[in-house]
Amino acid sequence: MEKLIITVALNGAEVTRAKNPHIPYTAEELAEDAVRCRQAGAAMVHVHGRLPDGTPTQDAGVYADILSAIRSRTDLIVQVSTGGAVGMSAEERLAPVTLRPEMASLTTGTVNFGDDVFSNPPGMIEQFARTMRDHGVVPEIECFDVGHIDNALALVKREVLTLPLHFDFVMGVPGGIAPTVRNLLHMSESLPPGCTWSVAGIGRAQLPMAAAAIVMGGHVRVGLEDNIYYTRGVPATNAMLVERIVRLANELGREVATPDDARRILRIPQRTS
Ligand code: KMH
Ligand code: ZN
Repeated sequence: MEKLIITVALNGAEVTRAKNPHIPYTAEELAEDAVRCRQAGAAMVHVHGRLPDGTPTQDAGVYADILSAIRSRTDLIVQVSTGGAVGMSAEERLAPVTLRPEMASLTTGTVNFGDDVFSNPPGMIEQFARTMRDHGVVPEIECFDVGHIDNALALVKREVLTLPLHFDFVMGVPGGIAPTVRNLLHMSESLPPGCTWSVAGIGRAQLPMAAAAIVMGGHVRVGLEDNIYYTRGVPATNAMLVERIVRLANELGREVATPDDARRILRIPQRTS
């Protein structure tokens, strides 16, 4: 089996310090947390821009500060969000891609999102994919439901996206696919040969979905964006969530990837500029 890539979704757009005091908002806080997660065994961070009071923002200046703070202190792959927060415009959401990060998230379908709708109509997905390609940014295809895989593959047929792709299955959002091993098997078996995948279980599904991915040959996303508790009622830190996955991987005999291992596995090109 390939080495295990651990991604940590450090902060998201929705979770707040009222629910978990350890959520990083600013570039400085994100970089400090990223250092701890790198030491714990993470290879990649997925980040959202937040203002100091926690308000989500896709402002390119905020993301520029985040990228430079994390890159100056770690060798982690930094994946920016193009999901942003529900209700943001396409232009707002795309802004961080112009900074040419190594990776960006690309959700390939609309999904109910609790009481809201996370809207990703076909034209927007295509615009995001083309902009990423034009800026040399590797997409991570975020699938909140199984049909989102087919939407991505339709863009492959039209040569907007290129195989092999890396997918992240987000499982357990109220409105999206349920976090079961049967669903995970179905999603992973729906990918063309050569594609890679990780799973982001939401809430208490984070740990069992991660454990399944470790033994199935997939990769794992943990972090406070998706789950704020370590165990019932106990607030987690990002580093605690990474450390637990490393312990599980060690017990199960799966080696953990460094950021450079992850760049090789995810086919992230070496940057010359
Ligand atoms: N905040 C969610 C509405 C992503 O980062 O690409 C969308 C999201 C996905 O978090
Ligand atoms: Zn996100």
